[in-house]
Amino acid sequence: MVIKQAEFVKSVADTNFYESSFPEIALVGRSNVGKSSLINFITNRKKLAKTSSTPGKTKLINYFLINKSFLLVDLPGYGYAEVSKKEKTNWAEFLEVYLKESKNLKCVYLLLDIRRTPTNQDEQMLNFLYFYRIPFKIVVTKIDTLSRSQVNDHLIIICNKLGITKNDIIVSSSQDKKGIDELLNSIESFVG
Ligand SMILES: Nc1nc2c(ncn2[C@@H]2O[C@H](COP(=O)(O)OP(=O)(O)O)[C@@H](O)[C@H]2O)c(=O)[nH]1
Ligand SMILES: [Mg+2]
Repeated sequence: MVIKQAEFVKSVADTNFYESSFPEIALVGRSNVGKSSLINFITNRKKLAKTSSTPGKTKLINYFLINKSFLLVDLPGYGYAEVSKKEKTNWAEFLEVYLKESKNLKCVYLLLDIRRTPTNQDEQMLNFLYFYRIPFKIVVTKIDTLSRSQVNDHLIIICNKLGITKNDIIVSSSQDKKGIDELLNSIESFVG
């Protein structure tokens, strides 16, 4: 698949999801994992999605229409240290509503930073995906930050922690433009 066209459609707050007939591909992961950068990378647009080195607090879902044929859905990031237990619960409930109600959801890409051990919220996300039988792929981001052997070591840690295999993982770097063929082929297999 080649992405020829990408446009921002809408931001929505909370559970006022955007209704359309387009298939949806959702991106989730902790705040700062590199979701916006990945969207810009695969669409070859510098500023389609806003990137930030400091975690933002606004909980918005951003919808991007790709090739006028499917939606990339950027779900709010999780994992701010300063967030209260109640807010964490709200986030989990909100996410569960999206996963349950989005009839056009084809696949969820769960992003993980290669340098970090997956958190409880990453595991909770994965459990939701299993529970609702939603197809998913793990995308490991920022592999440019480690050496090749460190990347391999960290992939093993991630696999062990989440009970997955390397076949479930796409490795990527938005900075060094790595992983685009695997990402686009994978997305195409769900929306094609
Ligand atoms: N080294 C490196 N940094 C990255 C990469 N992707 C994103 N970042 C940085 O990580 C920070 C958070 O990125 P962003 O895309 O806004 O993350 P989001 O919160 O998940 O949307 C920014 O400072 C990015 O420049 C990558 O592939 N390599
Ligand atoms: Mg973002």
